[in-house]
Amino acid sequence: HAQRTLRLRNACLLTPQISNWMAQVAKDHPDVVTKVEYGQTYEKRTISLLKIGLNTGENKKAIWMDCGIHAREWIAPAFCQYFVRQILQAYKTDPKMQEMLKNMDFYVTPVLNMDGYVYSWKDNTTRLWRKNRSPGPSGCNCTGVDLNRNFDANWGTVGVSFDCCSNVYCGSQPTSEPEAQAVTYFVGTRKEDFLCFLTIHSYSQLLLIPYGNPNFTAPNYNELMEVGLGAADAIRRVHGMNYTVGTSPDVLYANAGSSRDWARTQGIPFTYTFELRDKGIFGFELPEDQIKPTCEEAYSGALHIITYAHDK
Ligand code: ING
Ligand code: ZN
Repeated sequence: HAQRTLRLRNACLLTPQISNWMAQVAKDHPDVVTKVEYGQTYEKRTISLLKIGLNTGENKKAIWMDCGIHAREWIAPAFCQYFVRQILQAYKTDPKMQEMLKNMDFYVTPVLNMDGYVYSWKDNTTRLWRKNRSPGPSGCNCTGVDLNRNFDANWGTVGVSFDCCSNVYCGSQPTSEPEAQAVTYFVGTRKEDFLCFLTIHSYSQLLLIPYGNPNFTAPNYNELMEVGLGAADAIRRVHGMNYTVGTSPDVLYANAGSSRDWARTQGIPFTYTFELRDKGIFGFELPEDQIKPTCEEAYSGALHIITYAHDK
């Protein structure tokens, strides 16, 4: 266990390094990449994203991707970094990527829950931390809100807890947390631009569509399923891995207040939660030799969705 943890530590990057990496990517690709600061965590870390796109003026469409909303899901920040590197690589030679970067801006947040992520790196007793690091309400001795239960979409209705010690504690009110506020504000103020909202988690090998509350169905449910199944096929073609597509209640369990559901309520048509490898053998402590193949297949799946949304 400790060995695996250490190996993953070597292959991932802690947030100051990820922040430096973002600055370096922006510096190396000034024609297409800008680093944008758009919020602050509870512990006052700056939340940043990379905006990737060609300066072709107004009315550009947009793609959202965030990784690391849950601290312990270390493969997710690794994937966001891989995703950025691959788009920038494809951009050099691939006319389709050049076309997409003319028409759309990609907004990629490699680590949304930075406080939790840093905490999960502290030692082997904190490695499996999930929530953010804001203190509980008065009278509660536990720390942290589940950011993927804190968004303003059927908040507090199903698959959440109001016990601040729970791992699925939804917070004191919708969007109470600064990290959820940052996403809500950034995406909400340009929501008509966004075609896709992709939020990256692990583990289980799933592509989840709205809604997490079984009483609601997305108006484009059939299309979301069809495009999701296409993405799962694209994933399978890379390394033969199977990803299941569906709503949370159909696939596992109901949940409310996810960022994906919130994005769908804002009118963003293609909203998906990716649950990357594996299916539970290593779980959150995915071994180093699975990082690259996991990123390769997830890239293919993400690109399937993004290309569909762009071409439509
Ligand atoms: N899973 C997500 C969570 O917030 C989810 C998404 C919800 C999956 C409901 C299945 C059912 O719980 C993880 N791993 O964080
Ligand atoms: Zn998660």
